[in-house]
Amino acid sequence: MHAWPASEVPALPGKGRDLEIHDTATQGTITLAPGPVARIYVCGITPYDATHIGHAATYNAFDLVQRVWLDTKRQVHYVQNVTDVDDPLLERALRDGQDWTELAERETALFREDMTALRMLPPQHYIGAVEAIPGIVPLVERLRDAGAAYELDGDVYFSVESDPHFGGVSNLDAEAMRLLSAERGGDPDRPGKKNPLDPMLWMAARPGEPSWDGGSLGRGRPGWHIECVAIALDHLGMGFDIQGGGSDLAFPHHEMGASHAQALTGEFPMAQAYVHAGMVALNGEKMSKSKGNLVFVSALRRAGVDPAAIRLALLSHHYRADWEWTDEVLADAVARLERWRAAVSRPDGLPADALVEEVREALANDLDAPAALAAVDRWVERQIATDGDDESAPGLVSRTVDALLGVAL
Ligand code: 5CA
Ligand code: ZN
Repeated sequence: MHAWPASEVPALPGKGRDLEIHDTATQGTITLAPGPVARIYVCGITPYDATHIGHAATYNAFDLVQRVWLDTKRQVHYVQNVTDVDDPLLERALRDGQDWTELAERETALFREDMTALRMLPPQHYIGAVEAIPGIVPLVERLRDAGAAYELDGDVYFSVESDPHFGGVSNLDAEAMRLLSAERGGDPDRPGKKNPLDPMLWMAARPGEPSWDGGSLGRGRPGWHIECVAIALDHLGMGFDIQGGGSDLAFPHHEMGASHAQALTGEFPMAQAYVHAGMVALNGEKMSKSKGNLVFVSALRRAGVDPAAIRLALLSHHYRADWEWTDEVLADAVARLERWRAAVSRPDGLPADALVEEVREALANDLDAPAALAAVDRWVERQIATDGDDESAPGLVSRTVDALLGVAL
């Protein structure tokens, strides 16, 4: 699949420091020291009800990761998927009487537009589940042949017991895992499974549903977790730097994915850090497709909201916090954008070299975007109140805000 166009990232004087980031697996903050090419996999959308503010907030967090790494003068190798075939997508298409491929294509196109408008840097590889099927089938066959997977009425399940590290991403107890498995696409109550938590790797063709040639697996379609593993291993290999997504993906998705990859390769860990963004809520409840309490980026854009203001609204919350989208959050961001633009549109101003370092430091410290905004706010207030004579300052502030925060002033 094609991704979306990259906005330019201005070069800044000097260079940033290595990213410290909270890792769900070790439950602490670690300093990542990638090689010259940093590698990140971020779980993409299931293309319906795209792009809501919750999605945008999560992709914003990982866009900041890219920007911090680029500022350390590294290259970034970024891979993202599109879950363009899965139960929820097929259910939605059936509910609305539309063709599932058309739904997926339309929503993916909308997502690309929203990402472009928000200045999110694109992945180098943007891969759909359907196009990944030829790579998924041999992985499932290998797991089965190695005894890490088994068949149940034509479906193939992964045996969680085949990975000695299973459980190490999300650190949950058995009961919590069982509950979340039932909530998030698993089938812990299906009779005949070796372990209730075992997830499906390959689903045998069902009447009326799309299916593909699965070689020795028979016709069918891939399970959710193996999709991301196949794409990540194909384009990044084992031991990549960050596996990212919203906190609702820690279990089962990232837990199972790590186990699939570790059972396949015998290597550990799949990723150096498992990084999870908090959940955005609306009216007191997590913004979710199933509840339908969604605010869409495209609807805000149509209503005339500047995408830079949407981006500033996302940045005003720490990525790991759960937070609530309100009219006030947006109004504050609109006002901030106006203040910042007024400050940088003056012909000269207060020196900004220290500000560059403050923004860098805030982001390197577990992506503390609110602290970065506060630093810019302080410069903006002084800039408006004082008569500076540094002609290069307004330009430097614009470039800093663009390069590190993805906001064009
Ligand atoms: N296709 C899978 C991942 S392989 C999937 O979870 N798709 S999704 O469309 O449901 O979600 C896309 C991303 O948005 C995921 O990282 C998910 O954790 C995140 N997300 C979904 N809802 C919210 C929310 N309310 N707040 C923050 N992030 C969210
Ligand atoms: Zn995924």
